[in-house]
Amino acid sequence: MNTEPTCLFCKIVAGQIPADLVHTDEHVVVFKDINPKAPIHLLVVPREHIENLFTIENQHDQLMAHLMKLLPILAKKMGLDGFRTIINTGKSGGQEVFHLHVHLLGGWNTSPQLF
Ligand code: DGP
Repeated sequence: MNTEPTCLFCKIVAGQIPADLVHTDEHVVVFKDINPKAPIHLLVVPREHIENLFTIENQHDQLMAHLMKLLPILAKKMGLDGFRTIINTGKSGGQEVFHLHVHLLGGWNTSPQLF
């Protein structure tokens, strides 16, 4: 049976595609976005393949708590005193890679005018 991942972020998690890693632990892998939309733009990616927020289940409670609590730790590690998070969900929500991820953006000199 072929167990090679086909998902892009699963391949990064497995080390099969290089990425600029910022943090790894038992639950998540964090790396710089290849197409940054801010001076600092990280992607926080669960090791487990979860398509998006629509497919989160009770078994993911610990992972999701860990992921949320990690965000300010990562921001501080990157020298940020403020940051923005985005989770694109579904094609109509702007999701392009169908493996759950949180965008962590910051480093602007002034407040971002994204909306
Ligand atoms: P989203 O639209 O939320 O699915 O965002 C996907 C992000 O993934 C997008 O900002 C670009 C980033 N991305 C796509 N391919 C790669 C890759 O191969 N390496 C890295 N580091 N980022 C990628």
